[in-house]
Amino acid sequence: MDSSHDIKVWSIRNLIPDTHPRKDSLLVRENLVKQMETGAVVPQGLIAHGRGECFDYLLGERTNAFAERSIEAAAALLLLSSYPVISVNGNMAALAPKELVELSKEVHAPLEVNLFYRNEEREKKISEILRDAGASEVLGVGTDASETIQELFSERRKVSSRGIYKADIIFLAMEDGDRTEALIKLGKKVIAVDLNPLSRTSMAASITIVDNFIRVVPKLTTRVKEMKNMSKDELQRIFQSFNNKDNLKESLKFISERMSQLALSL
Ligand code: PTJ
Repeated sequence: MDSSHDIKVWSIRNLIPDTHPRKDSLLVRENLVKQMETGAVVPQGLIAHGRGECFDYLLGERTNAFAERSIEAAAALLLLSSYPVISVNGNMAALAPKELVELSKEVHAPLEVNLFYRNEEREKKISEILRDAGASEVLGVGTDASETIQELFSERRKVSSRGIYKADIIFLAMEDGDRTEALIKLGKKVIAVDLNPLSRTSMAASITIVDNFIRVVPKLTTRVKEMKNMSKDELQRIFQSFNNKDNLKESLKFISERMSQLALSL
């Protein structure tokens, strides 16, 4: 990264006063812009982030009880999995690289780059971000992404034979619904993080965590650590008692009731 860019980011940081009520959110945006300038994030990723921010606002920018329940079910499923894989796109790598590597190590799930706007430069850039954050290996880069998911027609169809292709569980976030639908058709289970409970990804996933990816990843790792000593039966019971559609309904009800209360308080 050149020094003029450093100066630009530095000056933006100093333009945001410590007392600014939206400081954290503004710094997340700055980070995404910075990663867009390096090529890791696509401009469309900024639009996707804005959509997410809007839902986060409606959800009160916190991890609600329904999300805690889906995080628990996701932790159970990851611990039951024989071969989990974490699928990483530009936004995910930019928002929580260290946290993704920690989750990957905790559940023994390889990290695989899988992009909608795929090109070799981005693959390498995202792999570099993950390696700088502590990853020893990153799948899905260059010729490693040589297997194909026939049901898909976007660049997301290119996967690693050592990763998504053979995985039983895939953890993913911030994407269009086509791939989740295709992975489910192939008999795999999908854990998706999506702030929009109405998205096709949310509807199609086995477990949808309706919460901000930045909050979810460390919480999920903590929950995995807490549940590690549970028996397989207990983990199965937790996963089996989780119903994704019911959980999505709860999130919609929560938003609707919260909006009504806010309207009354004006
Ligand atoms: O890096 P690439 O090439 O794979 O491109 C990725 C993007 C993000 C451009 C692409 O997959 C895309 O267009 O995604 P969508 O269809 O806009 O979907 C993004 C979804 O993620 C929306 O439902 C958003 O509400 C949601 N979202 C955005 N930010 C967050 C989020 N969900 C959880 N946490 C967030 N921080």
